[in-house]
Amino acid sequence: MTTILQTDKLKNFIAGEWQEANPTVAVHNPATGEEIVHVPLSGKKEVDQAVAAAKQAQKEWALVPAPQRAEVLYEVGNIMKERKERLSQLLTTENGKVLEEARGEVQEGIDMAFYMAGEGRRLFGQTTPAELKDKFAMSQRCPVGVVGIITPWNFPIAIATWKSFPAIVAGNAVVWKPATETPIMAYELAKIFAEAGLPKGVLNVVFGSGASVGHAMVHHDDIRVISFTGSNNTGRDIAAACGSQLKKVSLEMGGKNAVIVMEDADLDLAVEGIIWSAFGTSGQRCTACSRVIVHEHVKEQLEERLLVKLEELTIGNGLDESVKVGPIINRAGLEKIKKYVQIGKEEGATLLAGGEEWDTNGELDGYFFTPTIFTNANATMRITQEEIFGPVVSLIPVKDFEEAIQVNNQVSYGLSSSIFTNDVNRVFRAQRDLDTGIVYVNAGTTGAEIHLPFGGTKGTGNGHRDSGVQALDVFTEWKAIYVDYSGKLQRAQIDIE
Ligand code: UN1
Repeated sequence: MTTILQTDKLKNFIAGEWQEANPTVAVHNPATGEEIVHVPLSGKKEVDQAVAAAKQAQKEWALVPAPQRAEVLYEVGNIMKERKERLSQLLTTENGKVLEEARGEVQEGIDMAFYMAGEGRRLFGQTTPAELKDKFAMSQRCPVGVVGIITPWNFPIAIATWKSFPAIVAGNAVVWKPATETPIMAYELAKIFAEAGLPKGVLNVVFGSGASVGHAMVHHDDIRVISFTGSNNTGRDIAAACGSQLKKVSLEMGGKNAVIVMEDADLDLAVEGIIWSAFGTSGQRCTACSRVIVHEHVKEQLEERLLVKLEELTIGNGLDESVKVGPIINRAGLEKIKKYVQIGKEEGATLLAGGEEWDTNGELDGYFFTPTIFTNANATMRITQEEIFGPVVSLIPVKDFEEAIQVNNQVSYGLSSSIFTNDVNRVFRAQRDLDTGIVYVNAGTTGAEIHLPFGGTKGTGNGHRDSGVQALDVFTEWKAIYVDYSGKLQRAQIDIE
């Protein structure tokens, strides 16, 4: 077992204490197969304890002035900055993403800490003219109470910060279920919060499966918001359960993101954008590019240049700085990718490159897949409609700009999209017409910045956004406040002169 951790059996973090829970299950490094840590599979009992602790702590926390709550986040950001390298190494060890990207993800968390700490001095409300004389009207953000956050393995620290930081600065207490594949980032972040001086019970971590911990959270009366990032099916189940309880729910459930390459595009730039956003993180991003919608006049040139660039992608253990493409998270993820490659062949797409498991020559006991490109695909194939979550991209040739936009929008998801063109009119038409929550021009589909809203249309979500100031809408309620200083009872809508 690696010595990278201080403990090999993780504990839940409830009411500021580390609490053992059983049974536990082993977590493996996806690049080496090595056992790295054991994580508890908790249940309803631990969720109930965490919610009770959160409920109690939240009352006090909400009374702490927001600029003071923010001080904790500044401290969290500072500690994360000091530990950036260690956190990145641990992230690569549990998730597999290459070190460069792990550092980028930790940086995203640091940025979120300072950004949301700044919100502690804003959390702007509004003043509004009142209908009546000598009356003052305003609206203010209030904490919701106890919020539940459920986070995925593909961005185990960044997405946790997108959700927990706004929740905490707004005066809520959090019960957090991290993905069991990547518990180390949760353990490290909880430790950092404690060191930064967050009062006990404001953040609680309960490890376990969606079926037990997630289910108990979603059905707990005292959790008033669920913020979830994960698969579409699970998100729909959560939404249904929350709907019947009138519980607020914010969902981010993936994408089928496309890069559009027009005939006037800088092709070398487009190739770089496609390679980075399709094969970075081994395609395991919600924002990953999995379709390239290419003008038929440049299709062949694009194929040739993609093949050349593909040669540069070294596969292997992400801890090795020279490696560009790390492993797939687990066996199930790998099998799903293999299945889609088979489907693509059967559907009649042309396999241009990759398409198979990467042979580690017995050196690594992990899960690797070669960067894969299909071409001559069409818009209605399963490989161009369904989320694969792996390093597989399909080229769809189109005749013109209008068809490109139409094909982009012809999927059930709406997270990210991109267009490579040098035509300014097309740029503005594309940003208007692409039906996604994020649009890039002359860049790939990944790389969202934390101070802008993150989320999408259609099957990607349910109208809410992570990140940006918009995240505060998930974790606050609006309260309207009227102060009548006329000294008499004024009746709204009636006593208007
Ligand atoms: C995700 O895959 O769910 O925009 C998050 C990006 C990253 C975040 C991805 N900043 O690609």
